[in-house]
Amino acid sequence: MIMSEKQDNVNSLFLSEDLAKPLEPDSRAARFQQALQKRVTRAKQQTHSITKDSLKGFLRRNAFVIFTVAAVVLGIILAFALRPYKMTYIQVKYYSFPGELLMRMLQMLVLPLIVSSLVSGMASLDSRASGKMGLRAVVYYTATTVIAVIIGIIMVVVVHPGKGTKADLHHEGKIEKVQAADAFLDLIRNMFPPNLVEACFKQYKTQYSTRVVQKPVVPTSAATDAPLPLENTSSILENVTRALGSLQEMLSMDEVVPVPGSANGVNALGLVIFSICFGLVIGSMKQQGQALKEFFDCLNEAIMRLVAIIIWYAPIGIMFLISGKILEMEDLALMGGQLGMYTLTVIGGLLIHALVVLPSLYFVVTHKNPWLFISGLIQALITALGTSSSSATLPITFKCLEENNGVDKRVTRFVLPVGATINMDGTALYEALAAIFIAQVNNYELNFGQIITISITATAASIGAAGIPQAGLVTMVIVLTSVGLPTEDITLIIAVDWFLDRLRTATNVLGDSLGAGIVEHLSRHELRTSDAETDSSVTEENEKPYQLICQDGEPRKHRRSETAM
Ligand code: 7O9
Repeated sequence: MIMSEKQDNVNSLFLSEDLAKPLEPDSRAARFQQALQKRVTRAKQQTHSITKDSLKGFLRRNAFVIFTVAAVVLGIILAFALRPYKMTYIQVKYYSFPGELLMRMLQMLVLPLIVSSLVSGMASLDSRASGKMGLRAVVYYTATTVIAVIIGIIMVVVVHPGKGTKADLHHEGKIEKVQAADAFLDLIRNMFPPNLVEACFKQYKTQYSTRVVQKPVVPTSAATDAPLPLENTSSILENVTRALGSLQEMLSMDEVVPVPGSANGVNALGLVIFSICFGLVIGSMKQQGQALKEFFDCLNEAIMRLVAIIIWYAPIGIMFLISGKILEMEDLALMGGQLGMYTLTVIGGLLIHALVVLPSLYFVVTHKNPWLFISGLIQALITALGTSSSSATLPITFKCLEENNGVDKRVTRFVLPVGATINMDGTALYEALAAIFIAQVNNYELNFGQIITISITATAASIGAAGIPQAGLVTMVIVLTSVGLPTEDITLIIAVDWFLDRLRTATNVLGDSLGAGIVEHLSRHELRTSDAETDSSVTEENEKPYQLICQDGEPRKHRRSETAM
């Protein structure tokens, strides 16, 4: 089109003038010169307008990203401009209100989003394809988490940020005592929520209560402890008296016992497992399950449209979230010294994992440019930095992957919610690194076996975090107790945790997203087969009306699936 228009222009340029007058040899050259000149000017104008248009298009396409980046910059500037006014805690809370609203809006969407996306994602694939995709995702999650832990350990051992004594380190907060075995059982219990409605806002959490138990002090005599043979006693009364006598020799003691309890928070693990199974069953029901599949498809689509609206508000929310957090920071000096070295080590480890290991893995597997893929994710990464929650970022991650990077919806719908729940590379790297840092400040020499134990518990803690009620520090306690390190030393690193949490979250989101890209590439054959199958089933359905219209009794020459191949 553009070419022919251009040619027309060029032709008219010569023809109109050429037809008007008979050609003379000398003026011919001059006119050719003129025509050429005009053409060049027009071409220049065209390129000018193309660059203007393409610039406009670029701005329009990247408006959200530009707004989001601007929001971060503005937020930081605003926070440092307001810091000298020393706002009170309450003032900072009021100031962060728009940010709080963003968090609430995003969290509002997470629940319907994970359920609808998992159910419709699983229902749209046959069990073989989803099994293969699931296996690939799990292999990717495990491999990247183990690599992250190894990077964390290498960084902390090489940099050794825990030199010196811990006397000059600041303690902050309190640590809850947890029993690792109970936390593990809670994790398994949370996989199977007895009440799905309750699972949307509560998790099972073992509580501890004291119970009075009777314990014998010292066994008095064999005669007293022995069961009372009825035939040897003279009367029942005598029996009762003896029993009462032995009770007096028991001691009342308080014993701590685990009792059922609950904690606030979405039981993500339970809902994810239920949704996967539900989706698989709907998929296997074929035509009978169609209504439910369409319902969840439609629900997912509707939620994504809500995301498209909320995304407009995201830059404002992010600006206030970030500047509010900077204003809340009490003592920037805490970041210096020993804790500063620790912070830098964590940042270094996370950067190596996020910017070297994960992109290289993506490149090696898919042979595509990882930076192009990551540039489509900028908005999700910034939202992760702002919200410090990969589950709250999930709606934006979906939007970025599906719209900017064109990842197949059947893949994102499965890989992203599962990834947000069990794949936390940044968290695993951090926990292993922090545990060894705490050993270093205590001048505690870890042997190789203990380092392996830390790697295993950090990997397990990052996988199970969503299933452990009020995780966060709880998982850290489990990692420390596994090698006998003092858990109260977690208070040393709480001062910088809010900041490192944001970087961990961004790493987690990046890991999930690149995982979706990798799984899509590896599953491309299954996806294509599944496409062809749905296509042919659609054609089969459509064949009847066609045959009715034709009424010639001739079979169709091409089916849609065949022509598509
Ligand atoms: C970080 F499925 C979802 F999306 F709905 C979902 C909901 C809740 C998924 C996960 C969760 C959840 O509770 N996750 C969770 C994550 C619970 C406790 C701890 C963590 C770890 O969080 C990371 C960290 O602290 O390193 C980080 N903040 O990725 O969100």
